[in-house]
Amino acid sequence: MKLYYQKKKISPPINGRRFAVGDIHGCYKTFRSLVRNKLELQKNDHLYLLGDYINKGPESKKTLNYIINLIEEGYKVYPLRGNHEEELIDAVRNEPRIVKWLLRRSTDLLKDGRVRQKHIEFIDSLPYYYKLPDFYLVHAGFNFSLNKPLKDKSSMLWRRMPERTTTFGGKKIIIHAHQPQALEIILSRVLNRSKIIGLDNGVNYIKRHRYYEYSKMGHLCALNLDNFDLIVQRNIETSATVNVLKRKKQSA
Ligand SMILES: [Mn+2]
Repeated sequence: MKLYYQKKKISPPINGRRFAVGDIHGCYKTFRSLVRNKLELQKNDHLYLLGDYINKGPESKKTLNYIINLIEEGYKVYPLRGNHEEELIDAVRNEPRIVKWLLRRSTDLLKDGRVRQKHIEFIDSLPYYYKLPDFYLVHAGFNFSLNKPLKDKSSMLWRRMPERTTTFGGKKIIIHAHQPQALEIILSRVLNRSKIIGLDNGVNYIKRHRYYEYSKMGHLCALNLDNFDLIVQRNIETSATVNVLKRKKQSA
């Protein structure tokens, strides 16, 4: 495994573009389509992934393998740690009996009841944030009430970021995910070049949902960090639909 991405301070690529992508949550086909067809990712581009690669969606294993393969093929992918990765690695280390429960909808991550060593090593290597000359990138957020927000890892994984703005980071824009937001809100913050921009559009929320307005959800979002283009890929997973149909049948 190449660990170039563990460097927290990252200079822009000489001749490439920079993209940040929100929560993928097992949507391998959607993510692959975003990377290949919409971004047409090149090896001199930087691709920053904001964490939460597993759970919820249909193909967590393929999602992790795709990220690892891109890195091994020489694409400059900078993956961050999400709360779902942290919870899994914590359980593997300290509470192995809950691993199966954590992966109850991502059983593809288990082989003979265990998480594969390759995936454990990958998750273990993931940093909590990146500092670019003009951005901070983080999965969930920062605790701005602290003197040193960069010391608080838990907020980087879990915080809901109620703030719209902060003095933290000076002119740096903070890009985060973790909290699903309607596409129009994401877009308006991008167009305004807001101080805090969330990129999670709840890629799995394509059906009626208790909390989220599903008609405004269901995309994987990528932000071009240089020209602020927002590139979206609608959820194209199929097995999620199959699962819903199966459940209906059982309850009928
Ligand atoms: Mn999350």
